[in-house]
Amino acid sequence: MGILRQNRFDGLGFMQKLFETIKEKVVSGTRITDAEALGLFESHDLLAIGELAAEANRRKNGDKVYFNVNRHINYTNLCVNRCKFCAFSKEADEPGGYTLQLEQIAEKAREAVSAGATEIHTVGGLHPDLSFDFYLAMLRTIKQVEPKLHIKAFTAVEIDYFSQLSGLSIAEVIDALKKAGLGSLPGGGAEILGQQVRDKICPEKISGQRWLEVTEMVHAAGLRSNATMLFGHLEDYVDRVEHLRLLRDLQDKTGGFQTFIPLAFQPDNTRVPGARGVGGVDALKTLAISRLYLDNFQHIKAYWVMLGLKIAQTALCFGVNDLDGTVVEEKIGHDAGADSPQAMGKEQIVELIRKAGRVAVERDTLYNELRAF
Ligand code: V47
Ligand code: SF4
Repeated sequence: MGILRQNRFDGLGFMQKLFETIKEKVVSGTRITDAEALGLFESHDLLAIGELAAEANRRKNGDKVYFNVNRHINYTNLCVNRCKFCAFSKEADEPGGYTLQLEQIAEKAREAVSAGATEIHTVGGLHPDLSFDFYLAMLRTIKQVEPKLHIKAFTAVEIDYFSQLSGLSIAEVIDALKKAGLGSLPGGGAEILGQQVRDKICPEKISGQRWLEVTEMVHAAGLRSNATMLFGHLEDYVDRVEHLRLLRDLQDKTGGFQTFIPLAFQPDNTRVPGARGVGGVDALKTLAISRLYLDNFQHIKAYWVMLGLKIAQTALCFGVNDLDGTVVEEKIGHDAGADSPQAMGKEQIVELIRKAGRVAVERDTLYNELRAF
């Protein structure tokens, strides 16, 4: 990345050539380089970047935009990590800390089934006291409510923590989770994989290298996962390109990633002085460049909770082909000031997609198509 940091891109001639080169690459299906991705980040021609990304997406996914009917369950906000960007987590004795009982989790799963959900997405902290058995019991409890519910839960961060808690190897932890009903993994915990930024925003979290290693083992065990990038805090464009490169390299090796989700940093109640925040232009540019760079990812998701509904809809013209789900109850983004709604009805998502001139397709977690609208 040293060379990238020195080679800044300026001059109209250079930019024109860059866009021509990338256009040819989109048409011929050739991979763009790190330097080209960095050039795009430094360009202000948002519409040209968006058009290229939209074309790359059309070639992969046509007119379809996916969504699913899901429900988040935030089972505990107690967390030993206390990442500085996280407004959700609490220490054990802090007011506002909570842990759901298994019966409360079952009740939320029952509500989800009544609302037609096909997926439960759990997000929670690394609880200081619960044993690995609690997490296994949580999976079994949800499966007992409805065996057909797909459970998308835990990330490399939790898998590593469970291994320490239980004394089991990573492979044994994954095996036990699978047997208890785990269906796939969400993309969290990746943040920015480069260690210099990670040391500033989440010094207690596993390293970027470890996140990649554990994710590789998850894929080797036959589970699919997503990947995220938390952007708009202290990272620069070079850090973003490095993050994308590490993900593209791992995807070349395993093919286990389903979708990439850039997460726009929400600053309220967080502890990241100097964070730059995410405007609409940066959000759209980042989604579009992700589509162009990650040629081996089928899906790029606009997570409307962090982006807001209007930017998420506009993102459909910038290379995005997935809008996540109905969500129902969300704490990570909303504790940090996200002003999006808590939930979206299926009809609302369909309308948002159709008004962008696209075909709305309800999918399950593994992207099997259920119905088109
Ligand atoms: O890893 C924490 C992020 C992630 C903030 O895979 C924040 O389908 C913005 O990964 N501002 C957890 N983001 C959520 C997550 C996710 C969400 C939706 C869909 C999927 C998927 C995955 O939330 C964390 C962290 O990167 N996060 N705090 C914040 N203040
Ligand atoms: Fe804990 Fe996750 Fe919040 Fe970090 S982002 S403090 S690991 S809940």
